[in-house]
Amino acid sequence: MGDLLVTVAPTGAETTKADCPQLPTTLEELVETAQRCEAAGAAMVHVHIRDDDHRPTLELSRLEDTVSALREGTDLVIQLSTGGSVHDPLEDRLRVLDAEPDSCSLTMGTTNFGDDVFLNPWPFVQELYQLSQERRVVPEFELFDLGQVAALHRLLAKHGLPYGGKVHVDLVMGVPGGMPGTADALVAAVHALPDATTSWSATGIGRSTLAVALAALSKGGHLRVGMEDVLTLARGVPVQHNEQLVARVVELGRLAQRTPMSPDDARALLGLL
Ligand code: KMH
Ligand code: ZN
Repeated sequence: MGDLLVTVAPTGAETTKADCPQLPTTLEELVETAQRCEAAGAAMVHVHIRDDDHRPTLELSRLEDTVSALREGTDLVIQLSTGGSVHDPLEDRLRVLDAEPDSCSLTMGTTNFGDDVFLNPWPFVQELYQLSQERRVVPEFELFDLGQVAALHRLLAKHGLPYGGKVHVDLVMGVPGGMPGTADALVAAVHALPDATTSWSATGIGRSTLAVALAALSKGGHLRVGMEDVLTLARGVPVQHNEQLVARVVELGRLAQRTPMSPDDARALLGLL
């Protein structure tokens, strides 16, 4: 059994196709990406989708088509983003669960997001969480700062454990407006996690990607990587395919004597089996 969960976040909602033609924005590109990332060692895919003009969308029928195409083409755990883009209305973000993913992201509070605001008011967080319990979808708690770690304590105290009984967290670090992508911030956040936490991963945005991956490995955490979070392999060296980012952290994991989990290992970790 593997002991390193690698999640790939291949697309995101922020980068335009015009700025980055190799970003997987069509369903065909997404499935091809997911397949190559699975072969490289990813076990879960964090999905944002685009419309025919490559713009972020939460259109339900497209989300449903995406879930079934990924189920058919891969064995990956399918996590739909409920964060969407900073422009998506809260009601559209709740409707994401109608597409019946295995997992959904669930951000624990409002965050300044560069020049924008990623809105997650407390009533919305609670509603989305209760909906995930009802719909039997496993949430991944996305934490952008230490205050959101405290909010996770409140949420679990008030509403109990997620569907599946496991508490899986992803620390999203280095967003301008959130906690920095440093080893010090990672250690502080990990120490503050609720005792009920059964697994955690981390991702560092942009230049912080390697610092966060190395810190997460040394603290025993799991990893998320992908073009949602970083578009270069080094200064001036663009990522050409998400598979490169997955392969790089699988190699870091190998050096740390960690073995990538299979999708079924991941399902056990997340309470999906
Ligand atoms: N695109 C960001 C505003 C999530 O997927 O849940 C939010 C985000 C988090 O990416
Ligand atoms: Zn996302």
